[in-house]
Formats: sequence, structure tokens, C-alpha cells
Amino acid sequence: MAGHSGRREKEESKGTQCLVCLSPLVLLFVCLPTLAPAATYSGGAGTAGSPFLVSTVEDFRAIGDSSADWDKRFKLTQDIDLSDCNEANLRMIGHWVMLGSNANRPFTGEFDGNGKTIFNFRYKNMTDDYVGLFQHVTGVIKDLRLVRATVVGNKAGAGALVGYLDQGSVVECCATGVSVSGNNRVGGLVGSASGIVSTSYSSGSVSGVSYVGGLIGQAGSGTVALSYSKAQVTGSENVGGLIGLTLKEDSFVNSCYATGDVKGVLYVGGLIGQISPGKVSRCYCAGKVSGSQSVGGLVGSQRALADVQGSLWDTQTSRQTTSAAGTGKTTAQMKSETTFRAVNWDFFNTWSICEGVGYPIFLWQIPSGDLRCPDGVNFTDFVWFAANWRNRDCGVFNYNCDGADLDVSGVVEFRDLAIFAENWLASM
Ligand SMILES: [Ca+2]
Ligand SMILES: [Ca+2]
Repeated sequence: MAGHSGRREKEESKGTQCLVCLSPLVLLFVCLPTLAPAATYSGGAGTAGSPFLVSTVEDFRAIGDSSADWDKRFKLTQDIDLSDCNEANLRMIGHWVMLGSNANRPFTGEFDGNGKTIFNFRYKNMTDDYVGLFQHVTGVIKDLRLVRATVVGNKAGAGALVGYLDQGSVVECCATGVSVSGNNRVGGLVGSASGIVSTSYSSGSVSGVSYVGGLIGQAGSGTVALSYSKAQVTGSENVGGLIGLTLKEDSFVNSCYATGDVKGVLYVGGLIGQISPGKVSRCYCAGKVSGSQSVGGLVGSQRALADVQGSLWDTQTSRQTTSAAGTGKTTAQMKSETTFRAVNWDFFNTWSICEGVGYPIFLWQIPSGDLRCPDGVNFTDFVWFAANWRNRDCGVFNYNCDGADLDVSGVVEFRDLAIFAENWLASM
């Protein structure tokens, strides 16, 4: 189907034709289609160069109603609040029925959140597999923030952003303050994920029965990288701070961490409940872990073909001295760069650590204005900022005036102060 703006143009020309219609019957016949409400967005053609612009709740609801547009490109141009929506008046984007069904209709297009936020997405569906803002995705979702999403499912797959990522990718997305509950394959961001999940994070609470993870319930073929979860996770079996279960030999979890508490019964891990199989490289976790059987600081259980490298957990905060994989360290060791360098972590391109104060975080997490340790933008940073005030000699040679030239203009002045103020208390 043609894009909405194209369709609207055609309908307008049909309307003009009606003025010259001779027979009332013909008039009726020609004009009827113009009466059908066409889903419209706030502009765009759905292409890469001109994505459909989504700026209102109505625009957003129209996507779920317009399956013919699920191969198109979208861009969110405003924050939107879905408080007035729920399963009664909002359809999930992408459709899943069952494996092999011709009625499966994934979202194959691209949704660019453009750094904007969708607030208060609420959805409950106790009868279908996969519940989330997007039900079934093989396309791309990027740069989208979800705040205070509540998702309730009772079958396979529940995640605030995506129920089933079936190939495709979720990049630079977050779901904070979530409440996600379901049966199996329950994750804070994505219920069941194949493909790529990168540079994304979650916080809030996640609960389910099996394959329950702070970020992803079950990870299939694909890569989860540069991502973290702070969510509190509760389940019965295969329960992990980041991922409940990794399922495939080519499930790769690279450079990730989890700090939420994890509570389960069987196969419970601070990072991953069970690796069955999969590969894990340079990850850590630090949440409290509790369960009955096959409980581990980092990983609850691992089968043959599991390959875990350079990954650590905090033996004190987790209250676990053993793990099916990984190496246990004290809290003091976990807050020292030396510990991680010893297992080849990259503190130039990937990680940052406030020595002795915090666990490692990603360089991409550091907000503008966070000039000095500890993590977050506060008075320590303001002192450094103020010390560089009115410095007109900023450049790469002095690290852009110790980072205070936030817009890299060469001078520390009011525009930098505005950026600093905007980020005040960020990541605290
Ligand atoms: Ca700081
Ligand atoms: Ca400046």
C-alpha cells in the first residue's frame, strides 16, 4: 500500500472529481471511499528519507491499526503519554499468532524513537503469546525510551518494548520503571529475543514463572551487547538479572551487566539463570541472588557448549560464593579497574569506572556534565565546571577545558551552563 500522505493526496483528488459527478448514484459510489477515515500521521512518506512522523497519541495508535504500514519507516518527533490507552483502544504493533502461521505479521520496518519518550504504556493480554508495545518484530527499533510501562501477559513472551524480537534489532532503547509480569519468556525490555539487542537498558520489576530476565526473558540466536539491567527479577526457574535463559550455541552475550536482585527457585543467576548453551564475554553482576537449587552468583546452570570468559560477580552483595561459571570477587575488587583489566576489559572504548566508588559502567552511559567521579552530575562536577568558567582556550589539548566546554565551541559559557543544568542529577 502507498504511504499515508500519498493516499491522502489521491483521496483529495477524488473529492474534486465528485464536484463534476452527474448521477447521484455515481456520486455516492465515487465519494464513499473518501468517507472512510484514513490513518494519517504528522507527515512523511514512510521512507528512509522521509519517515512517517509520529507526534501524537493518535499517530501512534494509527500504527497498530495499519498493518500495511508495518514495513515502513517511522520517527517519533514528540514525547507521548499513553495514559489514556490500554488493550481496549490500542493495538500492539506487529502481529503474532503461532509458529508457522500465515497470519504472523511482524513489524519489518524501522521505528526511530529519536531520543523521545513514550510514557505510561499499559497493556494486559492473558490469552495471546507475546505482549509488548511491539508484539512481533523482525525490523529495527532504535533510540526509543519507555518510562513506566506496565505489561501483563500469561502465555509465552512479555516485554515492555517487544514481546518477540524474531531477528531484527533493538538498539539504544530503554525501559525504565517497568512492571512486566507474565508466564514464560518474560523480560524487562524484550520477552524473547533473537537478532541484536545493543546499548539498551531496563529498570523496574520483572516477574514470571520461567525464562525470566531483567532485560530479556529468553535469548535465542543473536547478540546482546553493551546493555544492562537494574530491574528486580522474580521467577521460578531459569531466572537471571539480565537474561533468564540463553538457548542457542550462537547466543552471544558480550559486555553487559546486571545489578538488580534476583529471586527464583531453580537455575537462578545474578546475570543469567541458565546457559543452554551460549557464549558470555566480559559481563558482571552485583545484585542479591537467592534460590533453592542450581543457584549461582553469575550463572545458575550451564550445559555443555557454554563458554564464559572474563566475567565476574560480587560475592558479597550477591551472597553467593559459587557460580556455574565466572569468577567471584569481593565488592572492593569489583570497584577496582585492575580487577577488570586483568581479564582484558577495555576502559578506553567501552567501560568507565569510578575507582573505589562504583562498579564499571559503559562510556555511552555517562551524561553530558558528568565531568568527574563519582558517577552522575552533581556538585563535584559543578566545581570542575565553575573552575573552567569563561575559559576561552578550550581544545583537544586540554580535553575541552576538562570537559566543561560541553558543546565543544572552544569557550565555556552560558550554552555550556544550560547543558550542564539540563543534566543536573542525571544518572545519580
Ligand atoms: Ca560526577
Ligand atoms: Ca562551549
